[in-house]
Amino acid sequence: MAVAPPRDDHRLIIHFDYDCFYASVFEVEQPVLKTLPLAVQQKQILVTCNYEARRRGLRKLQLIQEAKQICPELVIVLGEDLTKFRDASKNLYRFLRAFCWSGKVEKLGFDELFLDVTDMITYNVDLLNRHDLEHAFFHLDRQDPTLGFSFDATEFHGSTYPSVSNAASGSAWSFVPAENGPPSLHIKLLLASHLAAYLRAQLEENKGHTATAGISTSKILAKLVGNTNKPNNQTTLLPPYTAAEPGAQSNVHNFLDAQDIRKIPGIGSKLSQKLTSYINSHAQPRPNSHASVMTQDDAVTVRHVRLFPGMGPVLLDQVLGGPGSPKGIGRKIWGLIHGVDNSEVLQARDLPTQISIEDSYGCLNTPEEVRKELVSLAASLIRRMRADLTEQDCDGDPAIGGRSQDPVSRGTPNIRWIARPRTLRLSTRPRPPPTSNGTQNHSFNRISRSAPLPQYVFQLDASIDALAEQLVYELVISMFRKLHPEHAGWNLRLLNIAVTNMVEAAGERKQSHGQDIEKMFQKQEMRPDFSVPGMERFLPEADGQDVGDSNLLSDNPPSGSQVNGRLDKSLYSPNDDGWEESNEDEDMPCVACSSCGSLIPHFALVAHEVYHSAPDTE
Ligand code: TTP
Ligand code: MG
Repeated sequence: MAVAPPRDDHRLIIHFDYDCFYASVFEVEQPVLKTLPLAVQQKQILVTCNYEARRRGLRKLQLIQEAKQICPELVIVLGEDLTKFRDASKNLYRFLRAFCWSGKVEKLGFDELFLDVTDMITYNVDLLNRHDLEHAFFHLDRQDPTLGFSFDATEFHGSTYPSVSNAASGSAWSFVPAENGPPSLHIKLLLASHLAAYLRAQLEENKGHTATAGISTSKILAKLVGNTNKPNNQTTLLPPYTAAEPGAQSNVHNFLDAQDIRKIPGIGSKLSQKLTSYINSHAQPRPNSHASVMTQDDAVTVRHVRLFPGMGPVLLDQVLGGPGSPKGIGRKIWGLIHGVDNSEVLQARDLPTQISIEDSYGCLNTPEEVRKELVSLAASLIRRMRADLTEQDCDGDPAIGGRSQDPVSRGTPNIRWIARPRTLRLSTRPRPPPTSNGTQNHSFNRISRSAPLPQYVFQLDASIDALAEQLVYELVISMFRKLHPEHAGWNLRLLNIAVTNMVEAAGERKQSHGQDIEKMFQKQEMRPDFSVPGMERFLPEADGQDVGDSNLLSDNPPSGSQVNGRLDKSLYSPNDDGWEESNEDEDMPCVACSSCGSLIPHFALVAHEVYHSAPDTE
């Protein structure tokens, strides 16, 4: 079946992926670390390492013990408290957003961003002096013509796919529009490649982070092509994007065909497993394959799927459809493997829908243990509220293009709340007794209770520790008693405190939510947020209702109807930065870990298994 080619109205999308993000957050704090092999540890796992360490043979998700053997001089820093990564992520996001006219800058996890720069490119292509391309000027401000940077518009910046020497590209002059003619995609991408380079340089100069970028006309293509040259590099997917004439080659097809089907955003592990086993069990042995029969695990590329006899939306529907599959899955996947992705870059919300802090425990049994943990969680919660829900009350617009200060770092020190949550929620999860045959009973039930959040937690001049103590002693303990009327022996394995029901302060700008695309990319299993049990997590809660009980200070035990069993989908939530909330994760494939029973999306399973296989983790 013919597929409509990627949209030809030429949106220009830049995808950013910060290089060895967690490690570089530490390097920015202590530049001397840049020259040393550096790893970030969570539990017994090296979650990332800098490129100096990678040069010495280390890789992401390695066991620390193994890494130390390979590289005894490795410098290891602890990365279990995510606060500094979240803060850095927000800071970089705001920095880059200040350059982007459309404001369409979408976060994907902590360390990836999409920028829709179509309007900036259109404006600059129109102003391009085709008689002096070598000394072109890119305008970063429509009002101030002096603000911008010079560049050479006769060539692309950075790498390209295919590489320019291989591309039948011809002279740059041929890409420039004829007088009054429509600009070609080629020249638009060329300008976008220079903008990407400029932004990467600004990021490095002002924030100390390097990034890898991909430039194309859609999110899926920009992300995939960016991955081809890492680190500190950028890649532009060159036209032609369609095979307009018979025999002509589309670079989109050529590029996508070689990709492993599992790497395609939008095709999660469940779908790619189905596709892989279908193709491998029905295909003839592949040319150049020594095996006479393919195994279920043979890697399947986009090309294998696209050119499989009879393949099309109908067959894809048969292979991938079934109970629980979204309608039109065949058409959607057929589009994706042809590079069709019309999803918009959405403006990220500046505000989380809730903030949730939790920790897991071997066993909490006494009031003193519980009180101590609750105070510690409450302090983290108030700290997070101050970080995410306040801003400096400064005048003027955010800095635009090329200025070294960003809206976060300049301005007066007056701090104000930009949103106030109304509700406080306490959740716990008791450890169920062993089953009759002595095996561990894995229950995912949380119980929770909610109450109005007292106003005193918004006092910005009070000490966080004092507020946390007050909150716990005046409110949280009575909520806890409602959940657990027994005096001791609760055998708790999890405590979670959250603030929800966010109300934006008057005058706060509204931004579109970005739910659709966020959902799509969550389901693509491309999000780089992976948690390890027992660490601070910032999770949206699973669906289920809290007890909206405002009369919690009485000591009456809760009736059965007041305590709701909740399916703990929030462990390993795809959305653990808490910036967006999606309860509609029916398509997020989760499996229960056979060791601890936690529900884990497929994409996090590898990290989770590594965690269990590590010594001393239980
Ligand atoms: P990545 O973008 O996968 O890795 P990276 O930025 O460290 O390295 P690269 O240069 O290859 O892009 O993930 C972003 C951050 O997420 C990473 O710095 C650490 C964290 N992370 C985890 O916490 N757990 C994980 O399993 C992985 C893969 C990453
Ligand atoms: Mg990265």
